[in-house]
Amino acid sequence: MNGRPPKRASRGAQAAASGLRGAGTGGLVVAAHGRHYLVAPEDGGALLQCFPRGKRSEVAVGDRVIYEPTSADQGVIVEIGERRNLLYRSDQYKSKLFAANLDQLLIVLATEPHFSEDLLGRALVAAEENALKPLIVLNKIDVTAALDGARKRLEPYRALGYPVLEVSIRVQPEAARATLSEHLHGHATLLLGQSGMGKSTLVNLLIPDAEVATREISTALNSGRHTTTFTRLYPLPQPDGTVAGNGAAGALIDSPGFQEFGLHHLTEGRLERAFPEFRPLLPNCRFYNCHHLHEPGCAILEAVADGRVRRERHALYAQLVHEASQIVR
Ligand SMILES: Nc1nc2c(ncn2[C@@H]2O[C@H](COP(=O)(O)OP(=O)(O)OP(=O)(O)O)[C@@H](O)[C@H]2O)c(=O)[nH]1
Ligand SMILES: [Mg+2]
Ligand SMILES: [Zn+2]
Repeated sequence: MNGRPPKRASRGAQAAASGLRGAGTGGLVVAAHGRHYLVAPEDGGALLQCFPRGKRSEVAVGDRVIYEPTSADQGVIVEIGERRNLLYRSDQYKSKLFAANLDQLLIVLATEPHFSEDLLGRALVAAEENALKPLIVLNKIDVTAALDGARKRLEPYRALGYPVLEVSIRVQPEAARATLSEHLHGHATLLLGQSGMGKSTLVNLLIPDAEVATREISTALNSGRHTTTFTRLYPLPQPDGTVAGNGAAGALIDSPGFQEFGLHHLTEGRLERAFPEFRPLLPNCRFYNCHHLHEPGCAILEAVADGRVRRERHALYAQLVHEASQIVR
């Protein structure tokens, strides 16, 4: 993905629909599976299966789009509205879109299976980089044998100021609902996490009929598997229990679990600012263009040496700088 800017700004699809092109209808992309997308029409009609016009698929879940219907239940996406943000991961060669137009990132971890701190660190960097609010969820606190260990591993992140919400979504659903709803209502939140952490269980708790909707979409997109294989946006219910299809009360976006979170597209200058514990130290480096890797008089390295900055966090920074230098453009 080379971040080609959208052709034209739009304030919501309604404005775009009445814009230059004239033809076409506004909608919200609610599911993505390869080059297949499901679009919820702005006017609240039934979901349409849409394909993007042209070869490259650059459409993301959460995009406001203009589509032209080709049949009762199919259409072609002809335009993507301006994005507030676009979260994606990338390796040396290609990118994979997570979702667009987000407010928050909910990083779903669990006492078991063992969560990867590398993925956690990367998700936090991605959140900082996109000015999204990160929330960490520690699920399955009913698995008491693994609880202390998980808490200990999360302590440094709490110390950095990241909120950690402890829940047991399956065993104490009502408590979990209360804890989570407060943070999620009114926001567009992407759930990120490894397979098996409980992202879909969380969606099923908070979204009425999510299971039914998921099954319908699995059928529509030809995937009948239990584990999540496509990204899907679910509008959150309004306080009175009704659901606005356009996500006015907020939305949850469930994504497939993943193992690698490449951030090759980030630049060094942006990376140093994505580590909140680095920020107050940056002006103290001897060289204004310090890379914080080997330079004499580096305030970050000094903080690592005397324990003010965790060695593991600096190692992640160094790894991400390395990855950023490897990108094949
Ligand atoms: N013990 C325990 N198990 C839970 C809890 N919440 C979810 N699980 C179980 O964890 C397993 C994985 O949950 P999912 O919601 O499918 O996980 P996911 O993150 O969506 O996984 P992928 O779709 O593969 O990315 C299921 O068997 C759930 O029943 C919990 O609070 N406690
Ligand atoms: Mg899932
Ligand atoms: Zn430095």
